[in-house]
Order: sequence, then C-alpha cells, then structure tokens
Amino acid sequence: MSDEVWWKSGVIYQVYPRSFQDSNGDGIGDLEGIRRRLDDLARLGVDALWISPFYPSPMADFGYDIADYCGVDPTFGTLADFDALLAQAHARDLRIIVDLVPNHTSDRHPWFVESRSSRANPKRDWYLWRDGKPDGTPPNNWLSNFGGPAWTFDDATGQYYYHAFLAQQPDLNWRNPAVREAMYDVMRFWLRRGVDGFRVDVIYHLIKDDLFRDNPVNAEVRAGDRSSREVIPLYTTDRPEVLEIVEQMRRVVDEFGDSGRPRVLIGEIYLPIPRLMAYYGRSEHGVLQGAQLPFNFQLIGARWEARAIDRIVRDYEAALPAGGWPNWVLGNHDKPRIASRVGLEQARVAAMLLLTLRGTPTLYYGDEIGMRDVTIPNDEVQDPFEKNEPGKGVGRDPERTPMQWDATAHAGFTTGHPWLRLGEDWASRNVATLADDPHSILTFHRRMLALRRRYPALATGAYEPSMTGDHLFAYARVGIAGRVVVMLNFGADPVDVPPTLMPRNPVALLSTHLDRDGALALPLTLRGNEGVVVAGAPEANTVAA
Ligand code: ISL
Ligand code: CA
Repeated sequence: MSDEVWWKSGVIYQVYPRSFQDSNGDGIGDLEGIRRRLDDLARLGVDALWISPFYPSPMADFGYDIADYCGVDPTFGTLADFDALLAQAHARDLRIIVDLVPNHTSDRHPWFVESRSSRANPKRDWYLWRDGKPDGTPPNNWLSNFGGPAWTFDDATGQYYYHAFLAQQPDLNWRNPAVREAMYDVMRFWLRRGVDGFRVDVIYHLIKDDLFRDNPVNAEVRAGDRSSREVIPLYTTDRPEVLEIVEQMRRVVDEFGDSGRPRVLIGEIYLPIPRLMAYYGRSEHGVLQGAQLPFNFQLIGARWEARAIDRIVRDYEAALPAGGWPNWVLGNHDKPRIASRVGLEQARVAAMLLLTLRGTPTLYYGDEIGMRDVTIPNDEVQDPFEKNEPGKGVGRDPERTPMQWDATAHAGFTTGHPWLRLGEDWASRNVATLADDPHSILTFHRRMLALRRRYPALATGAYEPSMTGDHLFAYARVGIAGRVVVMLNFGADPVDVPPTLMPRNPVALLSTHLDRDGALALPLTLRGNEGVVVAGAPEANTVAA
C-alpha cells in the first residue's frame, strides 16, 4: 500500500443506507446492517465508506431533509449503533465519511419551526424569507430543482421562503454568521465522535444572490426537460462568496486533522471543470485551502467513447490546480447506474478506468456486482423528484434498489418487505453467488482493488496518456517502483494494440475477462469490451541505482 494519505490512495465506497442491509426486518436498511457487512466490504478491498444521511428526518427526500443534525433516525438505529459501526470499521482500517447537508434543513427542524413562527423570531433570518411581488406572486423566477417555483408562501407570516429542492427542504441563510457557527458545531460533533470526513451535499448552492436577481431564461430548454432547466441557475448556485464558506469548513475539518488521522472534505458539485476547480480553494504557502476532493462527475454524463473519455481526462488533469488531487465517480444515488448506461460488458472496462485513473475513486454500492437500474412501476414510485415531474426520466429509485447479497429471500437484504423492489436478476446476481465465480464482475472488482494495493503506481503514480484510437484508450501510471500500462477497449470488436505501447517483457496483471495472467504474447489483440493492466517483467524494470 502506498504511504500517501488514505483519502488519496484509498477507494471510497458509497453506501445508501436505506438499501444496503436491513437488520430488523422492517424492509429498510440500517446502521446495524452496515456494521454486519463490514467484513464483506473489507473483503471487497475498499478503504472508506461514505454513508448517505441517517439523521432524524421526515424522509420527504429520504434523509436529505434533516430534522436533527446530531442524531440518528430510529429507522436507521441509534447513536450507539453509529458508534459501534465506526469503531468496528476503524478496527478493520475502514474509514467512515458522513453526509453533511448544510444547504437546507427539513421544514420540521426546530430552527425552521421557530423561523416560520413570526417575523420577529430570532431564527427568522436563519432562512430566506421574502415578500411576494405586489401582485402576490413569488419574489423572483427562481425554480426548485425538483420542479415548480423555489418559493413557497407561508400563511402564518405572509412571506415566501426559498427552497432549492422540496418545499419541505427550506434553504438556510448562509450569510448569517449564526447559521455558519451552528453548522460548524455540527461538524465538530461528528469529528469528535471520530468520523473521517464529510461529503457535503450541494456545497455550491450555499450562497444565493444578495439582490435576489431573476435567473436568466435558458434558451436551450427542450420539450420534456425537467422544469428547472427553464432558467440558468446563475444567481442561485456557485456564487463567489460560497468559496469563503468552503474554506471555513475545511478549517473545521483541519482542527481535527493533525492527530495522525487526517480527515477529508468532499464537495458535491455539479459544475463545468473550470468552475469546479475553484472549490479546491486558494493556495496559501503552497497548500490549497478548500475541499480536498470536489467531486468530479465528468464520467457520469460522458459519451462512452475512447476519444471522449480521453478528452475528459486530459482536460481535467490540465485544469487541476497545483497540489490539487483528482477524483473520479461513475455513479451515485442520483444518477443512472453505470451498468445500465454502458452495458454489463463495458461496465468492467468502466470499473478498470475508474480504478486506474489518477485520483480517488468513489464506487457506488452494487456496481461491484453489476447491478442495473430497476424499472419501478408507477404505483411503487418513492422518489419525490419523480412524483413531482413524472414521465421525464428523472426518477432516482431505479439506482437505489436493495443490495443483492445472496440467493435467499429478498437477496438477503431483508427478512421483511423491501421498501423498494429488488432487481429481477437478484437470485443469480448477488454477492454470495458471484464471489464463487472466478470470472464474475465481483471477482474482477476484488482483483482490481487488490492490484491497486500491490502496485502503488496505480493509486498515486503520475498519469501519462499514451494513445487513443477509435476504440482503444491507453495510458500509463508511473510510480517510483515502476510503470503500469492500462489499455481499454471501448468497443465490442477486437482491437490490435500497437507494440510500441507495450513494456518490455510484458506481463498481464489483470484482464476484465479474468483469463490473462502472466507473460503476454505479442502482438496483443484486445477482445471486444476488454481492458488489461500490463507491467514489464521485473528484470526489464530494474532501475539503475
Ligand atoms: O442530479 C442532480 C444534478 O444533475 C440533481 O437533481 C441532484 O439531486 C442535486 O445535484 C443534488 O443532490 C443532492 O441534494 C439533493 C438530494 O435529493 C440528492 O439525493 C443529493 O445527492 C437535495 O439534498
Ligand atoms: Ca431496518
């Protein structure tokens, strides 16, 4: 294992707690369930878990509407369950990253209950309250990401409040210093408990325009688009003042980082590359002051072609600030699953890409067994986004279905009735069954993750593009201990690898097909949907002293 800090060399695994493992038969995953699966996660070979919200919540947005930042929702367990999970994860060298949702609370949070109670309440200014226009319509044209106006009128005090998401998720006023201090104390609460970092929900949303100017109308909106696309979120996201808050959050994380246990600040940011880079923060004495890992979602929306991917990697690498560490994501609880986007065969190529590019990878639960989006019948839809904007393909239930563990009832996820239906393939596509298959996608993930540990160049080595064809994308990772070449075939037909790409005495370390090991005969032809990791045999690799 490389001796770099864990959040650079390690692999993050995202757990959506509702869907991971139920321990008490209520059909909903919980913290005790995650604890029971720690050995499975250690065996998979990941280094850190990011757990989506488990805090007390009315669940209007399945936990992203928080009513108490310092507790655990009874559905998910207790604080004692969390402490047990954390201690036992740490005992296995697994880090725990928790979700921080500072942009908005639940409308049931005591802060909002107070805030809406009267215009004179001391918490009034903790949220964004505005008068309507003289004709009674909302203060401006800002739209909710989940459909409809972002302003809801509150009869009690005769004003509108702003919510970037559901009306049950009022946005906090981050210009108010008391809000900042309260949220930084929430961070300290979890850091003191021992968490290893935060994934900060929509960090780029925290500050809105102080003049509440109308957002520009989006000329490129198309029929069938989500309704929030009607305007460009110029005045509601990525405001310059937000970067100061990102740095303040980083300083809170750093208050706890010097005890030999560095902590990490990850930002959830959907922005084009140049704007994304700002969230690394300013450089002071050569140290970046912002989020260590502003999530890089470029691969999520990418056209799945060798040249397109190569371009993304080059542009992203070139844009990184000095000292900025890259990261890569293929999917999450908001986006279609990778195996559905590119197919099961390419999903292995995608995983090899994710786990061999330079930068911290985040792996979404279930992707290691090739789970696909599950079609949810209309009368079973849970996601409020889908309910608000039906038929536009925005639903997030399909990628949130229960983890498929074994071939027993409900795939071992629950003994009760699962909150969301399982994928139809669960009886064969599950961890227990695929672990026994030496050629399965799960075995591929385990071997790929093990390879990263054996070859630190794969985790922290330099990135060297080497060639891109119509279907072949090849690059090298170069560390002090050696050089490893990655060749990926993005097409379904065989592709010949130019001999110049090969190290001397090439040895296959891993193929997505799991059937190449040892010395490679030249010339090499990659089969359709095949990726290989190749090194030079040790004697050819020896570096003169
Ligand atoms: O996918 C999106 C952007 O392309 C959005 O719809 C996405 O929901 C948004 O970027 C923010 O996501 C996060 O905040 C939401 C929550 O519903 C999501 O689950 C969360 O990941 C509100 O807290
Ligand atoms: Ca449960």
